[in-house]
Amino acid sequence: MKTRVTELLRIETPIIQGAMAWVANASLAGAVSAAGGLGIIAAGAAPLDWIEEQVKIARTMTDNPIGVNVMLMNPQSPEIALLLAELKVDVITTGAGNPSPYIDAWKAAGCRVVPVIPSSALAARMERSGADAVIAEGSEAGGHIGELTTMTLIPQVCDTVSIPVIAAGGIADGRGMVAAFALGAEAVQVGTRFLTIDECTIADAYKQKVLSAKDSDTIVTGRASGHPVRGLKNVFSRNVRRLETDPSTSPEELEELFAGSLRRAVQGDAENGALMAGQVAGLVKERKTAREVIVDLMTEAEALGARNLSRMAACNATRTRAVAGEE
Ligand code: TUI
Repeated sequence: MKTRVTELLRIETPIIQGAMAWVANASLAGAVSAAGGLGIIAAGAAPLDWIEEQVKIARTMTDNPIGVNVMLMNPQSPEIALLLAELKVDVITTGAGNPSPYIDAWKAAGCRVVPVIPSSALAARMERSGADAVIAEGSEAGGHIGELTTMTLIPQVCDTVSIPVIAAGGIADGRGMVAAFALGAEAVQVGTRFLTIDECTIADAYKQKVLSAKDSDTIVTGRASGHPVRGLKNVFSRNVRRLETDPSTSPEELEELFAGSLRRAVQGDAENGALMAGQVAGLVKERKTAREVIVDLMTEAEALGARNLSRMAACNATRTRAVAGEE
């Protein structure tokens, strides 16, 4: 299936694996890329040598493109940005900040640059800064989120920029994929659905929590401090919620609670760790492999009229250009 995104990123299917800090390593990203999607290694707060090693391992798993995500709240971002240019990573996605200072260097190194954005204003800024596409992420997503839902964000971003838009947040199956295309997206980014696949190396206790989650089992913490994060309800997230609404809690206490919380979850402490996951956790019922998930998504989308998905994407691209006054 062809869209402007599959052409730009040189991938077979318009499915991108969401970058998940502490989760998305070479095992996960290499498997997704080998299966025809775009696998993304999450640099997160990892050391430079870990990032370089994961890129090298993923490159031994497939000749297909591999992406790396930079989490811009990390103070080490400038060094990571430089490393990714040196490694000539195929695709760089960014999250939780403005990547403008790095875009020229990445493009000069031949990397495709695809920032994650939570609003039309930021999408427009990224287009002006030279981004090749944007990932518009709605607040259904897991992890650090913006205000707008996917349903409202995607069409408004599509009407704002001419570069292709990838939809993220709340997409876990073919139905979500077709819906995203109907809203104007030309690819989807999927995170939560990949948490439980065989090639994902997180502890089984984390996978079990995702597999048994219902639609109402996620919670957003950190709204008051300006860093809202969505994850599954457990002892940790309920505790954070209680403490952050108690005026006697100091920022240091909260900081201490967060320290190491993602690592704890990934290593198997399903009650005291931060189990980041999106609202689609309730849709994830099986373990499967990367290839099975990608085939399932494409088969379901096709059954729902994806003979037209390509056409839908082409129509949306044309409409976007028309709205932008280019034709
Ligand atoms: O980045 C994400 N999701 C994440 S990052 C992460 S790591 C983390 N760990 C502990 C606490 C907090 C984070 C876990 N999940 N998604 C992409 C995303 N980017 N969502 C929202 C944004 C965003 C927000 C503001 C992008 C740009 C932006 O710009 C503000 C500015 O600087 O102009």
